[in-house]
Amino acid sequence: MAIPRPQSSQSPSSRLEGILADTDRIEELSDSDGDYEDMGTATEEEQANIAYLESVRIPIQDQLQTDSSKVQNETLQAVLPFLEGNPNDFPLNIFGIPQLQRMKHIAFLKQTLGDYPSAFAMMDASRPWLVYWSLQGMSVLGHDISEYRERVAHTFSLAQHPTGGHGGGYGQLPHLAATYAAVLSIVMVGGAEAYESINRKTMWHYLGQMKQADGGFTMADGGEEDIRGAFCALVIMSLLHIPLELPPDAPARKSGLTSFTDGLGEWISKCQSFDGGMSAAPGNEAHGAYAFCGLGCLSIIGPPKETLNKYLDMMTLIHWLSARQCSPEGGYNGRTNKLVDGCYSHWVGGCWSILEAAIDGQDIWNRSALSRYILSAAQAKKGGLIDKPGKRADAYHTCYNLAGLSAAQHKYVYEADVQTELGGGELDAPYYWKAEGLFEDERVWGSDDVVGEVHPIFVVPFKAVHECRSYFDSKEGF
Ligand code: FPP
Ligand code: K
Ligand code: ZN
Repeated sequence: MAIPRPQSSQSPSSRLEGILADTDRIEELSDSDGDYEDMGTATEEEQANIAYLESVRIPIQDQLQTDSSKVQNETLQAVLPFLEGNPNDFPLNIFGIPQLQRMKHIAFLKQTLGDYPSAFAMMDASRPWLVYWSLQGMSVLGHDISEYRERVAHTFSLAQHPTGGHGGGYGQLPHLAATYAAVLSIVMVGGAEAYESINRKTMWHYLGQMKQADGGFTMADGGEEDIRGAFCALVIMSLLHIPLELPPDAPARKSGLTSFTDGLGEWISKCQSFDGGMSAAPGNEAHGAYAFCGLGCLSIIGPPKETLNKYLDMMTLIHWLSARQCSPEGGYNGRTNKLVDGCYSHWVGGCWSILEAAIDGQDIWNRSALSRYILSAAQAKKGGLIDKPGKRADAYHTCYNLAGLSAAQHKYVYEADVQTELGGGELDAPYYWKAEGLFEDERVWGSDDVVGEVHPIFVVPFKAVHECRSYFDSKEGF
C-alpha cells in the first residue's frame, strides 16, 4: 500500500508532472508494508521525497465528521498534489522541489504597488500595509527598493495626522496599524528625507493617547485594546527612539502610570490563554498572529530570555506553537482545529527564533517541512505567494510566506553579551540580534531558493533597522 490519503478530486494524470506526481511509481517503489525499502531503482530526489512523505503519513482520522473535519479533508486534497508533484510546472531544484520563483514574485509585488480598480476602494485604509508588504517582499527577494524612496516619503507625509500618527491616507484618522506599516515602510526605504517626514513629537503624544491604565494599548482613539496595539506601539517607539516617559497629556497618567512600559509585561502575560497560546486580549481565543505580537513586544521591552521567562509560561507556549505545524502539510495554521495558511509561516514560524533565544534552545521546529510547504504549495503559478492551493496571490501572503521562509533558512541569534553600538539606550533589546548564516538543509531548498535576512522582531532588513535607530540615536530632542 502506498501513502494512505483521501480521494483526490484531480485525475491522476494531472498530477503526473514532477518527480513524485506518480502514485504508481510510489507503489512500485514501496514494499507490501507500505515502507519504501526498494529504493534501488529510485533516483536520489525520489528517495528524499518518498522518505519525507513516508515520515508524515496522514494522521488517523476521527470517525466523527464535523464542519472542521470536512474542510480539513478538503484542504488535504488541495495541498497533497502539490507536495507530491508539480501541478504548476515550475522548474525543480536539485531536491525535486519547485524553485523559488523570484522574478515572478518581484513582478507581482511591483504590480501590487500600482493602481487598483475601483472595487478596491475599501482597501484605502490599508494602503500603508500594501506598501509595507510589497516593499518587504521585494527586499527579502533581493530587489533594490531605493527607487520607491521619494514616493514613500511623500505618501506617508500626507497620511500623517496633525495630532500624530498615520492614517490610511490624507485626511484619515490615525490608527496604530497604519502607523506601524507606514513607519516600517519609511524605515525600509531609509534616508533623512523619509525619516524626517515623521513628526516624532506628535507621534509621542499620539502613542500617549493609546496607552491604557491597565498597561495595554488601544489601536485607535476609542478603539479596541489588543496585543497588536502593544506590539505596534513598541516597534514604533524603539525604531524612532521615542522617549519612554509618557507625555504630560497621556490619560494613563491620571491612574499613576509614568512610563509607556508600566504594566505592559503584566498585561501581555494576561493574554496567554489556558492552552498556552496568546490571544488578542485577556480571555480571548489564542491565535498565532497574536503570539508573534506578544513575543515581539516582550522582546522590545527587554532581552527575550528575561522578559519571556518572566511573563509567560514557556512550556505550554512551546507546546501550543508546536501544535500549529500541520502534518502532512508542513505549513502552519493560526489556531486549534483550523487550516494551514502560508501567512502563518511568519506569524508562527517567526516565533521560533525568539523562543530559542529565551530558552537557549536550537532548532525546536521543523524548518524543512515549512520550507517545503512554502516552495511546493504556496507559490502561485503566475507569481506572488498564497494562503493555500486554490487561493489567489496577494501582497500580504507574499510578504509573510517569504518572511517564514527566511526564518526557516537563516539562524537568528540574540547576542546579549556582545557590545553593539546601538546598545544602552531605551528599548535597545532588538539591536542585539544577529543573522548567523544559513541553517543546514539537505532536502528542500537549493542555494537559488535562499531569501534574504529579516530582522526577527521588526520584519524588515537588518540594515534598515540599524540605520534608522542610529539616525534617531544621534539626534537630540525631537
Ligand atoms: C483570524 O482570521 C485572524 C486573526 C484573528 C488575527 C489576525 C491578525 C494578524 C494577521 C496580525 C496582526 C498583526 C499586526 C502587527 C497588526 P481567520 O479566521 O480568517 O483565519 P484562521 O482561520 O486562520 O484563524
Ligand atoms: K486564515
Ligand atoms: Zn493567511
